[in-house]
Amino acid sequence: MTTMILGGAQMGPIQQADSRAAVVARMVDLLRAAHAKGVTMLVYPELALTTFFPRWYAEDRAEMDHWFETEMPNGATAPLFDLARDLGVAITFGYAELTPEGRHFNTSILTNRQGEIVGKYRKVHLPGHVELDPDRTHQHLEKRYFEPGDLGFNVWRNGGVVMGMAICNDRRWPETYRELGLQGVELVTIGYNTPSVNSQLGDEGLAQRLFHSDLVMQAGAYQNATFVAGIAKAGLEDGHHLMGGSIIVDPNGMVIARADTEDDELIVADCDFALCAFGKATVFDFARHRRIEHYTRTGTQTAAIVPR
Ligand code: CDV
Repeated sequence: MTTMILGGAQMGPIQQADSRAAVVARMVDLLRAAHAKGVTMLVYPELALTTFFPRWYAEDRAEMDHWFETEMPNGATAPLFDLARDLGVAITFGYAELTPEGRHFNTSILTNRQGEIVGKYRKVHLPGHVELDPDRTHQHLEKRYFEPGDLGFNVWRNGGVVMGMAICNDRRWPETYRELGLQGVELVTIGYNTPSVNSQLGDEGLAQRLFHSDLVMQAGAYQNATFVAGIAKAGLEDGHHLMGGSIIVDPNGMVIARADTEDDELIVADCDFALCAFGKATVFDFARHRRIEHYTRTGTQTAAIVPR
């Protein structure tokens, strides 16, 4: 059975003025630190190369295109890919993707330990809104700048482990984990940028927001007998605060590593993927226990239909 030292590379804030080269240099430092601890798979946040630009409104969305990558790897990220290959560390990170056809996605990629891209995911659950919303304390314009991912939820066998990706708001949806769980996932990697303040509920409080983040990832891990690594970009970014709280969760839903800063910080967990087998063979043996004849709504209906 496969074991792996898994790392989470939480990143502190990235300001608008920070160059891609400066950010990649920080990612390279985290990669070196991870390798020194024996990490062979390292998870970075959502939109790891830039500030969380969807907080800014642009009338002309093309003004935002400079935050997007038109190819991956590219000149800026080559040092990261080269070092990952040289050190034999598989990586996953998020970035804004602009395709040759002019389509915009919130994307993450997965490499093998040879530095080759083996998987791509495009964020399915885009939070926020399309138009400027003056009633919010801050904007969250993912629905303006990205289209929903078109690749679905897939898994890849990477280093002997069945891996799948999700991005930020996806972690709040049980469908995300179950789609991956139905493909035998053993590690779900999730990068996130979560504001510390709810733009529509100012007094919600950081403690509750961190609790919700833990809650969904611990539940997703347990209910699908999989490891989950949820890795934040954190701290005061362009005057807006992002929460930290990066965690690695085991298939029992237990948090086995947790970040305690809002800076660049490495978290590490020794993962024995044999742990996934028990849950998958017992309480969450899908073949024996799922009752799909009663799950017709989850794949066909969005809004709740409430009886009058
Ligand atoms: N980047 C995100 O998807 N953020 C959302 C916020 C807007 C709630 C999240 O689910 O963390």
